[in-house]
Amino acid sequence: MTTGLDAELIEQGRKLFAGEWQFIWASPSIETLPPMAGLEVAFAGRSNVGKSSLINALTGRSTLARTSRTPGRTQELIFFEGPKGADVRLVDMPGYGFASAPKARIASWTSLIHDFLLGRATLARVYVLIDARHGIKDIDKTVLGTLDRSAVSYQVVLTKADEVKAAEMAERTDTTRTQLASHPAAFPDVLVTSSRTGGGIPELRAAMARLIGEHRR
Ligand SMILES: Nc1nc2c(ncn2[C@@H]2O[C@H](COP(=O)(O)OP(=O)(O)OP(=O)(O)O)[C@@H](O)[C@H]2O)c(=O)[nH]1
Ligand SMILES: [Mg+2]
Repeated sequence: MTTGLDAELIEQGRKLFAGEWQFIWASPSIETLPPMAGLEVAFAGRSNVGKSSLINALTGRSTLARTSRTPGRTQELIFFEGPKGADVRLVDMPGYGFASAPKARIASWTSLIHDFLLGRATLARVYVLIDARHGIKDIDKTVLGTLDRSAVSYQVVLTKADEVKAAEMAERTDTTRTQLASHPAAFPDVLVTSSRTGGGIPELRAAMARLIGEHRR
């Protein structure tokens, strides 16, 4: 899990997220996005997969992003800004695959998600969250397809690892890696996290610290 992420990067990641993170903007449509600035990292995934919870775990603020047991909690693109000087934003996205919402709303969320992923020049990385209990579903494949067509680097994060036994987790990680082999734009490796236990959070912070370092060069 720590492949390529050495102690120094883990420390840089810790520092990045030890700073103050705050809400800056919510956008219900592609026309109302904040002016582009700095570097943006977005969290995409099926409704209820744990996107907002992961942002809270990363920033160490349990109520920064709104979470809920019922799907469909995040209904806009929500932007959070990092500490001054870091010039980085996190974007909490509405979930997809929430079948019981009205059709028109599903359509508008779906186009918002795909338009944002395809057309945002400041978007430097997308983490596609996949529930570790279920693995990649067909609906996830459409989003991976969009990302393949965009210029954004993306990586899969398996969430809710605390709900899965170690042996099954190893198998799910392997299967997911194999599925990603047909997506050349994806990171070949997957991250494994639990917002509940904090597992994998230092590694994800480190991955973002590395991304910022790469963009500064
Ligand atoms: N066991 C466990 N539950 C989690 C974890 N992360 C999130 N959850 C739970 O999953 C549910 C959904 O979490 P959210 O963070 O709101 O999910 P989301 O992807 O933002 O959902 P939408 O905004 O509706 O798309 C909540 O009940 C969380 O407590 C985790 O790591 N482990
Ligand atoms: Mg959410």
